[in-house]
Amino acid sequence: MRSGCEHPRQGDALLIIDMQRDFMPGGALPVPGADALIPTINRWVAFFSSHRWPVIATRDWHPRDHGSFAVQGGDWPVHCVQHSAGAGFAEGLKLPEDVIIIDKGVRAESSGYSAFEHTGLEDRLRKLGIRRLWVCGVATDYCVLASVLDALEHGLKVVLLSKAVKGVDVHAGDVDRALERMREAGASIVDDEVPDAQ
Ligand code: VGL
Ligand code: ZN
Repeated sequence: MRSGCEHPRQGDALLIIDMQRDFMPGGALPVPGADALIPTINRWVAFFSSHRWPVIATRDWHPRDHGSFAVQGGDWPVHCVQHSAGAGFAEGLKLPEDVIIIDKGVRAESSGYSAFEHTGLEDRLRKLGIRRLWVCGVATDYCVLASVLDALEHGLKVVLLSKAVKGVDVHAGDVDRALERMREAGASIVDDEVPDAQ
């Protein structure tokens, strides 16, 4: 783990993955400790917004018959159904008015873990001149992992905010393995706090 090596700059964006009600405690697919990330993520949002750098928030946004649902033979309980209360952003998450919302997992037949899968995100980033993403949210071992690996594959740089992600660890060690895979693929894993505004 490195800290303090990176500093946000022009050409960076904050990418918040799936901070939705269904992934919070009490939700349909809770990620333990996900709600505790909210104050930290809010500080990152305020920092990026104060510099007018883009803030992007993904939503897991599944059709009712999504293939990842156990009732359809998949691995997960029904969660984040399009327009349902559970698919809404987590309570207390403070997103800026000009947040860029990316809906993912909208195709019934594919997992849609990655923020880049059929979402047009790569195009949006290119048009905005974004070359590096600061990534936070849930779940470290699923959607964060898939999004980070795709970002790197698209030639973007990635800073993974280790204090602002949480995973599910379906199998013990999954989160650690996910972090290792991201690091090996070229992501900077940092335990940074939000820099003082300047
Ligand atoms: C996710 C499982 C199913 C995630 C989404 O956001 O990591 N995990 N759908
Ligand atoms: Zn999902």
